[in-house]
Amino acid sequence: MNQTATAAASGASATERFKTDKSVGSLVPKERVDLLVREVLDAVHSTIRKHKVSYDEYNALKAWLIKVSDDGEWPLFLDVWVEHVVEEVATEHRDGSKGTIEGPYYVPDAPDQGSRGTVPMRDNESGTPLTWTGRVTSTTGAPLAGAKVEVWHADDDGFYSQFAPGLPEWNLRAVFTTDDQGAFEIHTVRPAPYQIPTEGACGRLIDAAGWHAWRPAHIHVKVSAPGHEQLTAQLYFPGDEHNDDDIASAVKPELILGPKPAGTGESVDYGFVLDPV
Ligand code: MBD
Ligand code: FE
Repeated sequence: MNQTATAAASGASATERFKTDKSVGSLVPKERVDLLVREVLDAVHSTIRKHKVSYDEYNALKAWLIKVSDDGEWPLFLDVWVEHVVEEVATEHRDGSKGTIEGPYYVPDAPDQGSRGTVPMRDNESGTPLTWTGRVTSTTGAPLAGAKVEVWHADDDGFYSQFAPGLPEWNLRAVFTTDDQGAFEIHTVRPAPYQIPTEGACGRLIDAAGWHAWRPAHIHVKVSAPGHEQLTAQLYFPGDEHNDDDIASAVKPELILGPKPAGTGESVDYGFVLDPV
């Protein structure tokens, strides 16, 4: 597979996806814009003074910001380095399950597989088969029938369908609907550790700073039920070397699965508790 074409396409597709789904209808009041932008600029100004930032450094920043746009990597940059704090603040009042960031690669309206089924995948999709059972309940303890469990994850090469060329449209993306007990059963394959695209502006930053580009293997999920707050999470696997140094700072101990060997693959039980609105 062509890595370079893939990374460039991922950024551009994530930018288009965001414009389609989320960029309209959020008018922020003038008082908030004034307050927040002023404080962010104050922080930038103090960093410049404190570290005596040079014109070379200022121009390097300017060139890099232009490159973020050229490469379509604003969704990637913001979701990797900023979103985790937005998520923390947005969910700190909750009593139910912990969530984490959405990231840039969610697509709504994936194929509905009912309460039990297999995530769409190619005939020879590589990766250890994973059977995931669970229930969706309310913080009151009541099972939530008809809840939606949307899952999406990268393939064994670290590529997401609709953001990398050559994959079937809905590969490794599906929606499940809980039964009258609030239960679901999902069959998929275990994803591999994931490296964010390294050829674009974000990769340039990572190189320039001497960081790494890795996220631990993860399965994204969104859980929603009427009258409850939507939960966005990612589930991780024990022992992944990047659980402790995720480039996107999105791992929480509560989100690490405990899979057990089962047949030719693994099985795991993991459910969700939603907060009433
Ligand atoms: C991903 O797959 C992801 O989940 C995040 C948060 C950022 C980049 C790629
Ligand atoms: Fe991801």
